[in-house]
Amino acid sequence: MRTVRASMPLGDFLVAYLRKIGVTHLFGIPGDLVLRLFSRLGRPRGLRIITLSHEPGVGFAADGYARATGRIGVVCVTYGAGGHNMVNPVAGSFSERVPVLVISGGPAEQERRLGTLIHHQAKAIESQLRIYEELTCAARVLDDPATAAASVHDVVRTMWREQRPGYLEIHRDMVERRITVPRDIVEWDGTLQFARSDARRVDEAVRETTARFNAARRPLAMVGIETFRFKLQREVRALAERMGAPVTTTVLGKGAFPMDHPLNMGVHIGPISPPPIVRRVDRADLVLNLGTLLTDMNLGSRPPQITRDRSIWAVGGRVNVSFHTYTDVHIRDFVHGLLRAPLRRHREVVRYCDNLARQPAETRRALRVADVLHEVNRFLRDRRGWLVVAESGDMLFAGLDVRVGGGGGYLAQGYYASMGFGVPGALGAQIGTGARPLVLCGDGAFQMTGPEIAQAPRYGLNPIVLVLNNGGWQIFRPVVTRHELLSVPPWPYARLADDWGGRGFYVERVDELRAALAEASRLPSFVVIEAVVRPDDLSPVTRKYIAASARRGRAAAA
Ligand SMILES: Cc1ncc(C[n+]2csc(CCOP(=O)(O)OP(=O)(O)O)c2C)c(N)n1
Ligand SMILES: [Mg+2]
Repeated sequence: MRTVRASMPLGDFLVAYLRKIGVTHLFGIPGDLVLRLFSRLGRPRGLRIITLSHEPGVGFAADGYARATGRIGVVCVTYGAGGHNMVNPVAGSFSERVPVLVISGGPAEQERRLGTLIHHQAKAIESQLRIYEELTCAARVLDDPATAAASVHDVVRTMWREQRPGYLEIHRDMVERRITVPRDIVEWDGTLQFARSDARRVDEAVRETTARFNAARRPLAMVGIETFRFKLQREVRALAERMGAPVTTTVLGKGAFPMDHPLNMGVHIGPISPPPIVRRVDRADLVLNLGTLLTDMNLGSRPPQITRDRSIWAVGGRVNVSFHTYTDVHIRDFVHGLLRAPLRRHREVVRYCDNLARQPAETRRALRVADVLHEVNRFLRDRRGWLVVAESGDMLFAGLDVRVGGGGGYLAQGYYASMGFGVPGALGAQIGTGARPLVLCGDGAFQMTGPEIAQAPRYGLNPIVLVLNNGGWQIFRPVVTRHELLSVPPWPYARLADDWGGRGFYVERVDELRAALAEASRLPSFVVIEAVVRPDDLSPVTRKYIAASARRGRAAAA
C-alpha cells in the first residue's frame, strides 16, 4: 500500500501517490459519502489524519500546513455539506497561491441512477465540481479506472506549477475499484517540477534588468509572496546582499524576507507605509519588484505609487520592464539569472522602520493595541523559531508592526483576508513544522474558528493565542455610526481555555500582559491570553488603512 503499483485499488493508489510527493498529514471530517475513502487514507502506514470541529477550520489548517511547510496540504471532505463548507478556505488558498488539494467523496453510480435527489446535493450532482472549477487550477471527477491515475498526476502537477488548489472527486463506489497506473507514474520518483521559462527570454530580461540596475543610483527591491511560494528565500537573500539595496516586503509578502536582515527596511503598504519607507520609495530611481501581487491591500488601498517607467515587476510568469513585458519568464529562472549577472553592488545603510511610537516606560497602566505590539516584539526579541500568525481584522494590520527574527516565520491572509484563518491555520502550521505559534486574533475572529483550539491537546499542539478583546468588530468603528451593530457577546475566553485543556490568562494592564506572555512560553499546553483593550483603540496601520479605504469608497460613490 506504500508504493505505487501498476494495478491497485484507487484509494490505495491515492495514499501511495500522496506519500510519494511527501505528504504526511491529511485534514478532514468524514461523512457517509466519503467514509470508505477516509478510512483507506488513514489506514496504518497511510496518512496521519487530523480531524477538527468544522470544515472551515479543516481547510484553514491544511492551508496553514501548506504555507508553513511549502508542501501540498490535503483535505478530505464529504460531498455537498462538507465540500460546500470548504469553499471559503479554498478560495483564500486560490487567491494567495497556496497548494491545497481537496478530495471529496460523492454518491455511487447506482444511487445516481435511482433518479431521486441524493442527500447533500445542491442543484445537480455536478454542481460541486463546477464550484471547485472556479476555485482551483485543476478539478476532476475520478470516474474512469483507466484514466484515474493520470488525472491525479495531472491535477497535482498543475497545482505545484501554479501553486494553487486542486480538486479530486471520488464517488464512493470508486474507492476500491482497481485502476491501471501508467508506467511513467509507477517509475516516477515523486519530484514535482516548477514551470520552465523560455531561456532566451530569461537571458534578455536579466540583461536588461542588470543594465537598468547598474545605471540606477538609488535602487530598491520589493519582495513579494511568490518568492516564498516558489521557494526562493535563500536565493532572494543572496541577491539582496549582492545588490546591497534596501528591501521592503508587502502586506501579503511579510515574512518572505527575514525581518532581522540588515537590508530589510520594513513593510511597504503604498502611501500609508511608515514615512521613511514612503520617502525612500519616492526617491528610488529603480524598483525591482520580485513576486508582489498587485493588490489593493499591498498598495494601501491607493493607486500604485511606483510609476511603471522606473520599475521592473516579476510576477505571474512574466517580467515587466517599465512599459514592455517578457512572457514565459518565471520568477525562479529570473532570480537565478540575476544571481549570475554582473550586478553593481550598492552599500546603503538601511534602518528597519515600523509605525510604532516609543512606548511609555510605565507599565502599570491600561493596555493599548500599540502596547500589545511592543510587548509581542519584546517577547520575540530574544527568542528563536516562533511562528506569528495574524488574523484578519485589526490584527492583520497591527501584525505589520510585529518583528519576528531568529529564523521565525510569519503567516497571515494579507490579501484574501478571511476571518477564521488564525487559530486553525496555526494548528496546521505547527503540525507541519513543529514551530510554536503565537496567534494575534480579534475577539470577533476568535468566535468564528477559535474554538478549534480545543483540538490542540490531543495532537500535542500548544499555540499561544492572544485574543484582543475590544468587544466586537471594531476595525469598522471609525466608519460606522451605529456601534451596536459591531458588538459580539462577551465570551469568557480565558476560562474556556482552562476548560478545554489549556491555560487561560486575563490581562488588562501592560505589566500583566508581559508576565502572561513570559509564563505562557514556559507552559507545555496551549494558552489563551485575553487582552482587554478599549473599543475605540486601533493599531497605527489600521487607522491609516481604514481612512484611505473610506476615502476611496466615498470617491466611488460620488
Ligand atoms: C469571513 C469573514 N467575514 C467577514 C469579514 C469582514 N470583517 C473584516 S474584519 C471584521 C471584524 C473583525 O473583528 P475582530 O476579529 O474582533 O477584530 P477587531 O478588528 O475588532 O480587532 C469583519 C467582520 C471578513 N474579513 N471575513
Ligand atoms: Mg474585536
